[in-house]
Amino acid sequence: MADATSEAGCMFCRIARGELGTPFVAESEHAVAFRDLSPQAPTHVLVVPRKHIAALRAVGEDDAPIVAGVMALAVEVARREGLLDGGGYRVVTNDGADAGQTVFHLHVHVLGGHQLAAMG
Ligand code: DGP
Repeated sequence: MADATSEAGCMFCRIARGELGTPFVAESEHAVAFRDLSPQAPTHVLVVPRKHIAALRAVGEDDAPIVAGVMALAVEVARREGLLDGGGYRVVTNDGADAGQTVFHLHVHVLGGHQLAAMG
């Protein structure tokens, strides 16, 4: 059945396929990057694998090139946003309810452009 947590109903799959016309900040063989709907920092970009993977816990051994591709695209986003030569950036993924995951398609948040709050 297609619902928000299934591959069939997955919003990020639709964005990655270009079905919603969401502009990409960057893209590669394995992943696409687009701005978060609700930005928490001057730069807040989501990097999403083209393959549907529900969360970090669902990454399989065969997915290693995809995860590497997601991280490489996160760095490319930071470079394009001027964060490598500036103050730096943070890459975060939320896995599960306690972490606040709301979209069940693996994604990393690339955050930067101002002083980020200390963690923990
Ligand atoms: P989380 O699952 O908590 O790691 O964060 C999901 C993020 O995705 C949240 O910051 C809002 C963003 N988001 C949700 N739906 C859309 C959408 O349709 N388009 C865009 N650009 N961002 C979205």
